[in-house]
Amino acid sequence: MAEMLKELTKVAERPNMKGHYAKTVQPNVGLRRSDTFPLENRAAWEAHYAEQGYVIVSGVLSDAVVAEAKQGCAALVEALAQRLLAKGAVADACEGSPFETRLMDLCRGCPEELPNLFRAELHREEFHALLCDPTLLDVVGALLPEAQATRIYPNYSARPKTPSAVHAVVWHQDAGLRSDGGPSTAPEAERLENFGVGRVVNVWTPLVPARVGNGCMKVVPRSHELGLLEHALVSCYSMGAAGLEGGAIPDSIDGFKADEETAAPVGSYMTAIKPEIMAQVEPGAVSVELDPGSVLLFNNILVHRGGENVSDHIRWSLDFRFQDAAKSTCRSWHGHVVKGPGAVASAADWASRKLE
Ligand SMILES: O=C(O)CCC(=O)C(=O)O
Repeated sequence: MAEMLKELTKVAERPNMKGHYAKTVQPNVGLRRSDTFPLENRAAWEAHYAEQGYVIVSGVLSDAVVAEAKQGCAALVEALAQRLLAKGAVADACEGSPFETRLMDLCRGCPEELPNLFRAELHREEFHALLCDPTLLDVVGALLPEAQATRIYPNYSARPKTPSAVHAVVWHQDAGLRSDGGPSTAPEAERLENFGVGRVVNVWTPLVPARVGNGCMKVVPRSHELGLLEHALVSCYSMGAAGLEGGAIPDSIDGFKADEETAAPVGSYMTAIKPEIMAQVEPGAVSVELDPGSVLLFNNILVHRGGENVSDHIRWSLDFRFQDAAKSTCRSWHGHVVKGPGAVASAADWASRKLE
């Protein structure tokens, strides 16, 4: 492992990787990343993903698809505004606020109402085009060559990342977590069999430009080669501030109260790779600044985190995972097949289903 860690930190010294971009929210127009490839350059993005464990592919989602997903998010915020008005938590629905700030503006006086993510709510027609985008599914298909059928894993999320502690996401591997966000104790062989490279592809895509300043993703190239790392419980996503004793858990994962494993709601806990491990791994990290329409693809073992949003606006994004449908979700929920027999057939079909 020591040798491997030394190798990983060398990534930070490569041209185009060191420092990446200035720590700013300026557009990255004109800068060329060595980890970003146009959709047409399939051989290049396949090779980068295979070697580095992640890749950015540009030009995957059309403006219309992104716009529809934004409309879906805007509708979720409008529904929340109406609920808060009805119960007297707010006096102003902030209808005049732009997409980039409305949810923040709405919850300014009632931070305990700020949802940390939307999940069950994504079964609306507006999200179908993006979550089941045929071009995206073709790209994912190339990275899951053994899959006869592909499912969307039952943890798709739209994240309205703000500077609030409720939106903090620390260093982790997805395969290191349980469904409630606590550290997974499932046998390593079982996790690699179901979530390993070639089994799951993680997708992350922004609805507004994602930059260091508003909390773009960070990944550690090649960190999947370290295998499953030790994770530890750090905190609990509680109202307004993260703290293990922190009181009620936000109800944003709406309607889904208990996970069978732990009786805690999905996503309740904040779990991180142990700090002594991250101290060695983190120097190899890169910030993934990208624009709507581009997708970050990474394997389920790759070390990653969401950056901190220190801006004045919301970093809206969607993250979701595709799994070889022949493999187990290791959960009581099975997600939905998006490619293959019984696949989601239309926006209406998607909206008629639920998170399960
Ligand atoms: O969007 C973020 O800040 C974190 C997302 C994440 O951890 C994931 O997509 O697995």
